Amino acid sequence: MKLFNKLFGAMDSFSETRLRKSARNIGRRHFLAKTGVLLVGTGVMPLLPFNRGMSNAYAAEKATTDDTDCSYWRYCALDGNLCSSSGGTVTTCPAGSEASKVSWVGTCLNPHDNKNYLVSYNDCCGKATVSNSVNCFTSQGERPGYRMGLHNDINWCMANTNKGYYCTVATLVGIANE
Ligand code: ABN
Repeated sequence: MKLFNKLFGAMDSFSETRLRKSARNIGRRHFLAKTGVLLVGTGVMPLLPFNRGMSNAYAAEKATTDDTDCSYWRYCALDGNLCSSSGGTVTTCPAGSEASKVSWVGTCLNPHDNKNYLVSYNDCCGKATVSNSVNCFTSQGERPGYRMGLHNDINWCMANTNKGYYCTVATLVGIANE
């Protein structure tokens, strides 16, 4: 007990000496100015224009019919390389690769009939990615990684025997309920 009292006493006097020394050197005005900046800065932080909409800025704005372009409507919630630019098509995996057993499902608006469709994004697995493939990150409706089940930055080949990611296809699975 005595040892603790001694130790705490030493710590107290050390902090007191340091505080007195810095109070002498820094001065009240300097301290108030710094504290003011800190308080104002903290108050302004929430007003700054953070991107709270995740990747909405990347969402398709023009209706293209080019299925090797990220703005093609079926790719609205895609995160990966397009199979249509990697030797496959929008819905078929390139030769030598196989579709993932699990997938990510997004809801995309078809600008041609103005209806929402459920689109399954399956990864094609079992080949090394090609460097000149078109990489898209539209991911509409995606949420950060801590929202399990709503995150798409995932290798969907994980349930396949061959887990190497190659590219992603976008297959229509139905019309979304309004
Ligand atoms: N679903 C495409 C993908 C593959 C590997 C890592 C991240 C995203």
